[in-house]
Amino acid sequence: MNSNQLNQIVQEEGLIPLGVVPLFYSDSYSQFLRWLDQGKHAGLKYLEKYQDIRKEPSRLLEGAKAAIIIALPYSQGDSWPPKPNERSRAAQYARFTDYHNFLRQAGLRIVEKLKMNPELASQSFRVLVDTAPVLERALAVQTQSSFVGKNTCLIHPSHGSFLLLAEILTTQPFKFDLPEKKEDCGSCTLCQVHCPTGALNEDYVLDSNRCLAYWTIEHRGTIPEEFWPWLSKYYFGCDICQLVCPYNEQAKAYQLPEKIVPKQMPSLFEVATMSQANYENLFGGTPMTRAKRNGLRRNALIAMCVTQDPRLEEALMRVQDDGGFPLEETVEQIRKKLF
Ligand code: B12
Ligand code: SF4
Ligand code: SF4
Repeated sequence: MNSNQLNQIVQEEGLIPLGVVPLFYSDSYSQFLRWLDQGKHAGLKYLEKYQDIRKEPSRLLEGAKAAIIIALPYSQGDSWPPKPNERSRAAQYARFTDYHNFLRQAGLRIVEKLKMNPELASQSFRVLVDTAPVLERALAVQTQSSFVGKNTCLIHPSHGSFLLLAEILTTQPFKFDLPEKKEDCGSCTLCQVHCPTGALNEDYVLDSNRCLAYWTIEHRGTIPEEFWPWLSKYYFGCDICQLVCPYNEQAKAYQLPEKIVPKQMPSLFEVATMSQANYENLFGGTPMTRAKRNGLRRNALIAMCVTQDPRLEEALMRVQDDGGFPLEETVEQIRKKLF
């Protein structure tokens, strides 16, 4: 099978074929270990596990020789700075049904089609999306079709960085005819200048201890007050270091594949006060469930506090009647600020 045939199969799923790579990462794994040693993963303890697999992703499929890297473009046409009066946002990737399931199903359909080719019929394949212990960007960057920017995102020179990644491991020893020229950031530092918290102060390194995406998505306790002001712009995730990137100028709104359903975003008041049933109704099946119900309520309450939302007091009363971890502490922090 040649690369044109492979690319066509991937494109039929509405995805971008980034390329096929061998299963090793040059020196990225040692960079990853240094990052862990320096504690830049904050509370992301799961990144400390399964190092034997992360170091050698070929362990995920017996006899694996290569990875086909595929990407889902998802830009929703946001801009930075937000329009005056625009309410606190959720990051673009989180506003529709979960990409994990979509990419996994699309990956399986691609495998089915590949197996119809006699050359590939007896080969094994395994689809990975996000959660396997693999350095996805380090693998993807080896396609040379894309590069890692100073915001640490994988950037395709024409499609930008609003791309969600998945890999299809295979035992087929594909030929790796990699393109030669790669673009890079050059002297640009826009993402570093605009990151509101200084999480990107070191070139090509993200400090999760300072990243809004970490605090609003992954962290389980309350959020340190020094990060509160920016929840007025993003109460779930953060896209600032991508929105200011010149490589995303062309990547305006993408038409998402039909199977991905956009979700209506509720008001902060609705989020802060939502019952379990409302939570399931509003956010079920979206990436926002990663923060869990009380994580989203915590974020929304903080965003209401910093934007001086007129319904804050009402929300606080409702949360006090139906709180739990970590809302009691967040409510206490807000009360101290108000008086
Ligand atoms: C942990 C994690 C996070 C953490 C830490 C982020 C980080 N920068 O490491 C937090 C919670 C902060 C986070 C945030 C986000 N995440 Co996240 N996250 C992950 C996850 C699960 C692991 C990443 C990891 O191992 N980080 C450790 C660091 C050290 O590794 P790395 O960033 O992959 O960097 C390696 C490569 O860059 C490589 N490298 C290769 N070539 C080169 C060249 C140079 C010059 C350099 C310096 C390095 C380098 O070396 C590095 C070390 O190994 C991946 C999925 C996965 N399994 O990979 C998704 C993933 C990275 N996240 C993703 C997304 C979409 C996001 C958010 C945009 C979500 C949001 N809107 O809020 C933000 C973006 C923040 C940012 N600027 O990176 C996408 C990124 C897609 C893309 N185009 O890059 C991924 C790949 C998930 C997916 N399947 O699509 N995330
Ligand atoms: S996601 Fe936001 S907080 Fe995190 S590095 Fe990018 S701009 Fe900074
Ligand atoms: S904003 Fe500039 S420095 Fe940052 S990733 Fe984009 S091109 Fe690179």
